[in-house]
Amino acid sequence: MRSVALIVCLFVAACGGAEQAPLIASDIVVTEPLPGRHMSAGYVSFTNNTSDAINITHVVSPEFEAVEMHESLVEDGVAKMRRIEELVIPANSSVSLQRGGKHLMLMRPTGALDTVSLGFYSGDTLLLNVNAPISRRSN
Ligand SMILES: [Cu+2]
Repeated sequence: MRSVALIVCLFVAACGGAEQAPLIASDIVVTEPLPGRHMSAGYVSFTNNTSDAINITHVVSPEFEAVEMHESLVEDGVAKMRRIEELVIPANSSVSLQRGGKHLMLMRPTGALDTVSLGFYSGDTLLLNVNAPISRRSN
């Protein structure tokens, strides 16, 4: 009986590992900078498939001089945004960056924008690297 239980456990562990990456980014949108503004916004949905929280502490993109994580808020009736030091994705959960909420602020493009590469770090550890095309504004 004991050996049967052990075999089942190993099977489940192997299956889970094969199917799912620890952290997945989906629905990635990086906006085209507004005319005269050297700034793009980025929106991503993260899924944490592990049983530990994942903390994203910084984001790097070779296409921009700086990337910050921001949070939109309304203070005294005025829409503002502030920088956040980390983005926590709870264990076995998803967090979506979206308009009016948490987002990426990509500042000062280093060249012509076509595809944007984003590296998400926790401290010195690169958690995930993704590429996304720039979303052109429809006129
Ligand atoms: Cu912002």
